[in-house]
Amino acid sequence: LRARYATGKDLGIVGKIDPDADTGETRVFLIDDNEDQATRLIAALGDDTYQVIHEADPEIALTRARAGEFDLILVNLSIEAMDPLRLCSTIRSFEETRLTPILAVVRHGDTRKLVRALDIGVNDYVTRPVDRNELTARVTTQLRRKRYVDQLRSSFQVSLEMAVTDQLTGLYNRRYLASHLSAMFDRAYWTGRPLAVMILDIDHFKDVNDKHGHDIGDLVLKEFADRISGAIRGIDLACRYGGEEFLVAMPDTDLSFASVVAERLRQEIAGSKFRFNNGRDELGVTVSIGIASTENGPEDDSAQKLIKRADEALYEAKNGGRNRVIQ
Ligand code: GH3
Ligand code: MG
Ligand code: MG
Ligand code: MG
Repeated sequence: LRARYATGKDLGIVGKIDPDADTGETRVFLIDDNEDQATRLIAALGDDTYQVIHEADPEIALTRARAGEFDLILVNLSIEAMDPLRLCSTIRSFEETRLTPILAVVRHGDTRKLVRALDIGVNDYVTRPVDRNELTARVTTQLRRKRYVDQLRSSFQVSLEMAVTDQLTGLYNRRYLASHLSAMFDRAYWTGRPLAVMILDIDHFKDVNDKHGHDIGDLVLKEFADRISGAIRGIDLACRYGGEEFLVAMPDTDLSFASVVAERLRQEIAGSKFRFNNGRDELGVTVSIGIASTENGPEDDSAQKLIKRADEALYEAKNGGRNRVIQ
């Protein structure tokens, strides 16, 4: 069996982070209803480094902020058409702008407003009259921080996904199953509804590798996994349990329904050939399936016992001549 568990080191999480990576044009959204001050801020930001989009109406600004995919939002806290602090906290509350840096422009000495703004989640501030170098430095710092956080989040998401997914087939891996089957089992227990498990093992898969090579073997596994996915419901959980062994956990499923699903899948696998290389190569495989369910009531059972019973049924299916479903 080949374990394909990803670790942070494999993924090079830290090595990938480059907050200075050029990610295209930087869009700064300026919210300011004072024309003179807005003009001065736009001039202070320079005309080639950032694309500055200005909006004077705070209500419209809220809508634009959500849709605009801005890298940074600059809010002049002297706006009058709306409480500027409410404006900032609303921007913070939107899913789309939850992590967008907000830089406040505040009148020199207006400490009260500044403290409240920082409390609400404004990231940093500059005081009026605005010093061009200071503004640029603070904007740059926030943009670097934002890029760093974005990259960290996306690598983390990838590593989370890789940690629960089998790389070859795209199904969940055994580790994920271990953590979720007991939750499914608990749910069956509390709802009193049955939980069924089927274990599928490809017949004579070693021969497939021996005859057609390991690469074709891999393609068979992938296609096999796709056929399983096609045959089960969204609430079912399919995982690659071992090399050429798969497990499907089916909530709200009793033994008779599970055997219908398993039998249909068995016939589908045996009945239509697996094709590769644009149909030039084809081969037939069969599968043996063992099923078990909490039919005696989940209270007498455990996830481990359920799997053990399905495994014993599979063993019987193999001994009975393969290409069959046993419960
Ligand atoms: P049985 O009908 O008893 O299940 O026979 P079998 O040949 O399928 O079972 P056995 O357990 O003897 O062999 C399983 C084979 O699966 C051996 C192993 O090389 C192969 N295998 C396991 N993981 C992979 C994989 O990721 N890719 C490929 N191509 N083969 C794999
Ligand atoms: Mg075997
Ligand atoms: Mg096998
Ligand atoms: Mg096997």
